[in-house]
Amino acid sequence: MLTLTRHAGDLSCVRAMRTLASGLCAALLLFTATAVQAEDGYALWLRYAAPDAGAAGPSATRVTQLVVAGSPGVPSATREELQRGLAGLQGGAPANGDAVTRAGALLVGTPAASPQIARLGLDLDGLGGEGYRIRSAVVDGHATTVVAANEDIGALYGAFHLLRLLQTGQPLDGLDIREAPRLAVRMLNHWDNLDRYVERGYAGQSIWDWHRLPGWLDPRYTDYARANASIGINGTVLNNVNANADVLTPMYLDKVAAIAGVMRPYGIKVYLSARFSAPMEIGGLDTADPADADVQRWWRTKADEVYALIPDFGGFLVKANSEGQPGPQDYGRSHADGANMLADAVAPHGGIVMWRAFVYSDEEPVDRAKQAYNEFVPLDGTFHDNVLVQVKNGPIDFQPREPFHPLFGGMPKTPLMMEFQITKEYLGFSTHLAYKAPLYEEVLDADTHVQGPGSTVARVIDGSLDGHALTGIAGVANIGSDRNWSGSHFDQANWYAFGRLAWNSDLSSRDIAVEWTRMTFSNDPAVVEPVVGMMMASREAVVDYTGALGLHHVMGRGHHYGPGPWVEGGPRADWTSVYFHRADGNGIGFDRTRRGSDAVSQYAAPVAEVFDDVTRTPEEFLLWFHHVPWSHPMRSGRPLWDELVLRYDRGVETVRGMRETWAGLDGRIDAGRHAQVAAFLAIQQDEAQWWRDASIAYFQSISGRPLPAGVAPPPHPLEHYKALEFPHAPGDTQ
Ligand code: GCV
Repeated sequence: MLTLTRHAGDLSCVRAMRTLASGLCAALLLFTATAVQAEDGYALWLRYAAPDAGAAGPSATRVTQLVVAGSPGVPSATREELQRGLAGLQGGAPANGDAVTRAGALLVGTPAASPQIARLGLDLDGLGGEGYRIRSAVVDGHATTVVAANEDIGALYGAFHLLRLLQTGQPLDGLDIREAPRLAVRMLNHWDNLDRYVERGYAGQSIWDWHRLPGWLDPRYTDYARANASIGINGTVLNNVNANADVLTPMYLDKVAAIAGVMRPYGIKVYLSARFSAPMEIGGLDTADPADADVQRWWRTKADEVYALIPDFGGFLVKANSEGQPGPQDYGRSHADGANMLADAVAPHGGIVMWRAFVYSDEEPVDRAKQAYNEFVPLDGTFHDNVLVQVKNGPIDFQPREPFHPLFGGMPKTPLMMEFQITKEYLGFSTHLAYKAPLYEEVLDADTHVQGPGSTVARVIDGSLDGHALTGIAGVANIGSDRNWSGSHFDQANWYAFGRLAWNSDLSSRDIAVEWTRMTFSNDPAVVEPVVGMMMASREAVVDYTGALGLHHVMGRGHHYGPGPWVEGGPRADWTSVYFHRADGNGIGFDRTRRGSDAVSQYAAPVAEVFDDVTRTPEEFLLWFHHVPWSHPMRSGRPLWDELVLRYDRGVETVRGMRETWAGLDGRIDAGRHAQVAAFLAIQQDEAQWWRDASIAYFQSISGRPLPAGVAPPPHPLEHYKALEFPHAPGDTQ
């Protein structure tokens, strides 16, 4: 369906048409109007749109014949995707064939399935099952683009790569591409409850329609699988880590098996979050002690039952002894005891256990940032071979900026899996534009120094630093039943970027933004450049207006919506803001130096020395590691107080600029998506202002300092901001 985008001139023409009924004017309108496809975001980055009028569009290369070798399953999915993609991009699907018979063909498959690929003798060594080559070659005398892999799934990933080339306007000549993923397990974690409520979800209900499963397989499941396969994601944990044991009952396992059936042709394994106390809740046992023989037997039998239904089931993700969840410590056992018991149950079937390290105790007076390290490092080397310990990117909880988690580099004998959050619990929910790839990149590139310079977090998790073969990365999904999947059009980019970096951590966040923008909006440089500029500035803007210079955990209580630097009291100190910012009349910041909580000592010596020294700590982490006077001199020459205030202003100003940039794209982007993004940016600007005003009002009440010259005072007294309540803010824990 096409809609006409009206420019100011067109409107006057419409008026003139009414009065003059002028046919000439009608012709002029048709001629000058930009035809922009009406879109709602459902197609994600897989729009396969025909070339934009007047812009440097998708590749001019035409595929004349499509040959996908192989039988049903993954090859069928590959064939369907290429047909769909080429039909859209070229304005018509190419002829299908069993063998290449003409120039301009596309040949896809494995040497085992295609004699023509086998005869090319391409070197596919070292690509594993998921890697692929894309080669321009001559096949039986015909110029052909070949996508070859050792296994069907590699060919599917290669097909998506090829479609990406076409979508972003790259020619298919002289290609010689070799790709293989760095990490074995690349997965989404859904924090989705069985009643379809999504914890920290801002995009509607869960996409898993449990009640109608297994009878009704929503076509959305297939599109979900396509989108994930297109970025190399090969696993999905369907349910919340705050798990309900019911998902392991026969009724739900049938539903899980039905979803697994949809995922299989796209190379995606299904996993479940397991509730540690399930043997008691659904198994009738009176204990869940991992040392108990009946408990062990129960889990083995349960694993057998799951694998009988889902032979390629991936395994279990577990949140144990964390934020009230049951776990092995309830019986005096360790995390390793619990993980190993479950690992033994799935091991005969090739399954894995991902045991989360997001733990902190309400009885533990120690700095919360230190607790996971303290609990897990002594267990290094005691986990069974099929266990991954899943660690959040930073030591607190997905804040807009955190230093890397000290466990990376701290457990060399244990494969550690990265956990990023794609959903934006702390970065403005779905209405704030915050492109998170720079955050992911910053963490992956961080140097732990545990084995000298270059011991990056990326090398810890890809196993190259310590020689682990089992490797992985998880992203907490931002997907829901909203038509555009992620609640906002730009949040799709965070899903996309997570997958791309999971495949190859060397990719740059900017390059990913460029390719996403070209596929999602337009290849027109007049769109790509400003949109990428907005994206690349956006995360830093959120840091600035929510609390820069290392401030953290200063949001509203419980729902985490909006500012709450005044939050204090309640059930536990480390759920308050005052615990983390420690502002007083003299200064602000959490002293984690050797003279303070000594969290710095959890890092390797060269890193610890930097973080321990106030003069060497990067300013973006200043208040994370140091309590400094309000007058502390910053690199800008300004005192800390002034710098902090100016950062709040800078954040608001960046959002204002983003909004202006977006307004300038009116007419170059379809009206539906343009309007929603524009509305969300207006919300973001208001809320950035609110964060800024409320935070300055609060911290000024503590610092007692005047605002720097020319800075506007908050329009309301502090009490106004403190009194705001949001009882039904989305995503809160249920
Ligand atoms: C799934 C934070 C979130 C919780 C989440 C928890 C976790 O505390 O606010 O909603 O629970 O992290 O990662 O387990």
